[in-house]
Parts: sequence; C-alpha cells; structure tokens
Amino acid sequence: MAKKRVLSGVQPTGSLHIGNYLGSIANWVKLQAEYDGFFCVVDLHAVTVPHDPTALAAHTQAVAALYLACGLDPAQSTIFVQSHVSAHSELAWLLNCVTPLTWVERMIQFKEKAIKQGENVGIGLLDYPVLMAADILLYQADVVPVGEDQKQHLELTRDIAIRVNGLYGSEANPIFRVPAPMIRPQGARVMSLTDGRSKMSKSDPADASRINLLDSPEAIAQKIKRCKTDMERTLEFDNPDRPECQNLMGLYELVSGKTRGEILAEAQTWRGWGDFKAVLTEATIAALTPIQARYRELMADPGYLTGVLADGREKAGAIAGQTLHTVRQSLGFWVL
Ligand code: AQP
Repeated sequence: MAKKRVLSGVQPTGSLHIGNYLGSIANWVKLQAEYDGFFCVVDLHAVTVPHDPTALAAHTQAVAALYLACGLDPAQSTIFVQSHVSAHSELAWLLNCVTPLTWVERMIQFKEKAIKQGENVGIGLLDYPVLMAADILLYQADVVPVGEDQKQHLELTRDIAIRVNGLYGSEANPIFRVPAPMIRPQGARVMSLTDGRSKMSKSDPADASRINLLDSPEAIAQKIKRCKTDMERTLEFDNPDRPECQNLMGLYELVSGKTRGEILAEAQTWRGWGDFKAVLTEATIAALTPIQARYRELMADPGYLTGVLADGREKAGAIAGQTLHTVRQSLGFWVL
C-alpha cells in the first residue's frame, strides 16, 4: 500500500528556535519513515510581512540546512524551497479566484498580524492561507501536522478543496484530495523565556525570549539563567497559574527525554529554581550539540545542500506540475 503523504514547512523569517524544533521538525523526523514526507522552506510566506531582502536567502539556506541537521533524510523525504516550484504561486492565484473574500477575512491570524502592521498591511498577508492551501493541495497531501494556531487555516484549505471539487470536478474524479489535520501532541508548544503566556517566536525582537537552535552553549546558559520564573520554590507540571514553571518543566521533559515521573523524582533533589536551571541548561545544550555539529558540516559543504534542494525541486515540481495541469484543464484554460 502506498504511504500517506504529509506536507509541512517553516517560514525563513529568522533563526529557528527550539519551539520550531520540538513543535514541528522533531515530529516530522519521527513521521518520515511511515509517511511520504514533503517538507519545504516556505519563503513565499516569509514575505507576507515586511522582510529584509539581504537576509532572506541566508535564512532560507539556514532553515534547509537545519532540516537536515535535525534529522530529515533526503533519501526518505522530499526537501525543497517553496519559491523554487513556481506552481505554488500559480495555484494560489487560481485559488484566489474561487475563494470568497469573507472566508479569508475571518482568519484570526490575519487579524492579529494585521493589527501589528497598521496601514501598511499587504494583500499577501490576507492571502497567506490561500497560498498555504495551494502548498498543501498541489501535493494531494493526505495529512498536515497543525498546531492550534494553524487549525483554522487547514479548515480553510479543506473548504477550498471541497469548493473546487464541487465546482469543477466530479465525485468520481475529484481535483484535490481533501487533507486531514494531524493534531500535534499537547505540550509541544514552547513559550517565550521572558513571558510564559506568549509563544516563543522567531520574530520576537527580544533574542533573550528564545533559545535559537544555533545558540552557543554560553548563550543558552545565559538565557536560561536570566529567564522569567516565579516566587514559588517547588517545581511542577501543568499548573496554568504558573506559566513559566509549566513552560520550563515542559521544555525539560522534551529535551531530556525523561518521563514526568522521573523528573518529579529528580525534582525532590532540587533546592529551587537555581538547581533546576542548571539541569535544564545541561539537557538543552546536550540536545542541541549534535544538531549544531551536523549543521556546521552541512554549511561547510554547500554543494551537498544545493544538490538535495535541486533534487527536491525536481521531485516536488513534477507532482505539483501534474496537479496544476489538471486544475488548468478543469477550470477551462486553453492548455497546449
Ligand atoms: N513556540 C513554539 N512552540 C511549538 N511550535 C512552534 N512553532 C512555531 N513556534 C512554536 C511551529 O513551528 C512551525 C513553523 O512555524 P512558521 O515558521 O510557519 O511560523 P510560526 O508558527 O509563526 O512560528 P514563529 O517561530 O513564531 O515565527 P514567526 O515569528 O515568523 O511568526 C509551525 O509548525 C509552528 O506551529
């Protein structure tokens, strides 16, 4: 039986942090043996907010290298850069023309991000979920891993697929596969080091709010030493009134690979936040050191990385091209 196809991506909007790794990339690595994985660096999404053109290419390269350094295997998965496959932009245009404006105006993420940009908000930001629908539908993905914040966008993707199938396809010959969400396990949401109630984010102007995957051991130690805590001495899981404690204990669980029972037993020996921060620092550095070593090897051999991405572009482009051809035909374009 053919493997189910999964598609996902990260925007090259800055340095990848430990939240991107634990919340997404580490899960993709686990999925890749069982699924036909398509993992892209979604650079077209990165320009939906103001961006630095002198940094975009470098960030794109770094994110692709980190995919490999974290364990994505080009022999198992297709790894590529979104803008290298022009079908993404073309399908997004065609989907724009069949998507009611009211559907995208409802998107919470648009409203949240638009507020931050005031008068300068671009059409691309409103259109972000339609481009995301194009990314997914081009590959006829069966499943898409989604966090809480992307659930609404995947719902929109499904609605668009159903609408296009209904308008231009037939039940026997649907144009798009309607993808299912794969809800990420609880606890894989890493919060900011400076505010346990907001998500760790690449675009947070405060670097101290996140642990970047490429931070030096000294930087990691400093950030954990200075991160926000609370006045209680004991440490526990899952107390929503103690967001920083909840976040850091959750982070320790993920980076150490220990069970909650083991951690709670270990916690008996900690005399407060200081002892806990020392073990968290050690476990975080231990989790990131092999990724950083592999990243440095990859960056020292840029030919290998561009080779992987060129192969990915070819494989992704062939599948995307087939879907786009079907869409053009179904919408009635004169196809030569
Ligand atoms: N803090 C987080 N904890 C767990 N998972 C996270 N992800 C992002 N932040 C956390 C997951 O990483 C993937 C990449 O997301 P993205 O690049 O599309 O943008 P995002 O979700 O908006 O991530 P950032 O880091 O906050 O970027 P900016 O600041 O550019 O918006 C997604 O699967 C996401 O769930």
